[in-house]
Amino acid sequence: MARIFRPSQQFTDNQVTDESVYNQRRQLIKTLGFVGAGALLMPSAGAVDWFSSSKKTDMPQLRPLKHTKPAEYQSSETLTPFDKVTTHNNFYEFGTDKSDPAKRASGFAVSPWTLTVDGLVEQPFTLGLEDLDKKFSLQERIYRLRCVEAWSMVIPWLGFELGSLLEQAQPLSAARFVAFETLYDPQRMPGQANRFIGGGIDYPYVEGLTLQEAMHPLTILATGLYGKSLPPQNGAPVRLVVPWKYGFKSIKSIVRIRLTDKQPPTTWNRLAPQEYGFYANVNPDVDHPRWSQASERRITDGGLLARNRIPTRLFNGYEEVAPLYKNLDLRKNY
Ligand SMILES: Nc1nc2c(c(=O)[nH]1)N[C@H]1C(S)=C(S)[C@@H](COP(=O)(O)O)O[C@H]1N2
Ligand SMILES: [Mo]
Repeated sequence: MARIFRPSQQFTDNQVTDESVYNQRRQLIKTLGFVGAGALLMPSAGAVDWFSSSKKTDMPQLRPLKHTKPAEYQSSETLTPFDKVTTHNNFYEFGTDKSDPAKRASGFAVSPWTLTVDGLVEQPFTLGLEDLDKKFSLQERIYRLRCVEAWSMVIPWLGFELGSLLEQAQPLSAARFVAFETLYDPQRMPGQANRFIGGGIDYPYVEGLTLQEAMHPLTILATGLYGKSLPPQNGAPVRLVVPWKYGFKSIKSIVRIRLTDKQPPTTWNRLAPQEYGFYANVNPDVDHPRWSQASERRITDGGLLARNRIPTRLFNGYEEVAPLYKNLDLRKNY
């Protein structure tokens, strides 16, 4: 996301420095020393994405999934079209450019897959993905997704409440946090085998929530979008969606969920703690150190030419989560 910043101008996410470029720079500096400096002048390829969005990428067969459409989770907002949702992605295991995951993850095999729930629980378990489909009925949830890079989408997810999965494990009273882990398999995830592809992240990608946040009814595990199973680039076969937090909290391709008594480490906080906090609640009043969070570019179907900059809302507009933070300084706990 990284660009020259002119303070007098209105922000667009093309001017903002993005996570990938930032980390590639850090990595280059570490690896190459001063010789690497020439590479720092390379523009992020993300900026040109919009001119090539009509290009076709292979998409594996997506299964239609049975689901209900509860009225309270439908929306009158314009949905982000399927082709944007599936070609403009952050999934560094498959590359740091927005268009990389659609290309590099198309052959990512997600069957068989197991998901383990353990840690401070009475009944740890491991489920095959088939069991997951059988045990939990899917709902369509139309949620806004606000990336920390100041773009946003409106996505019709298919999923179920994370709380209903955690309840099956019977959390112990000592459990206060929930830690999530993405698959670690460098043979299948090229960014894990090569630090230049993977943006210098220490894999596996990890995330965390407080137990209260995890049990909130808005927090879901998604196994599909637009009526069908998740495309690999969106985090197949199962990913977290926490709509009131910046997108990086919504960890993809999860293999393990562990309940703990301590705040777990999280990938972006580990990389740049002064820029990415544990909470990462969407908040227009708390700027990223390198850009404003007051507004966002809503990705609909207009690309660069559309005037689609909109104000960002506290908790991404999901005010019902405010009680979770009534005793917390949201500026300190960013
Ligand atoms: N494992 C993993 N999960 C991840 C990421 C990632 O790089 N790796 N990127 C995050 C970020 S920054 C965002 S904005 C969302 C993007 O989800 P989408 O590509 O489905 O829109 O996924 C999040 N989950
Ligand atoms: Mo993001």
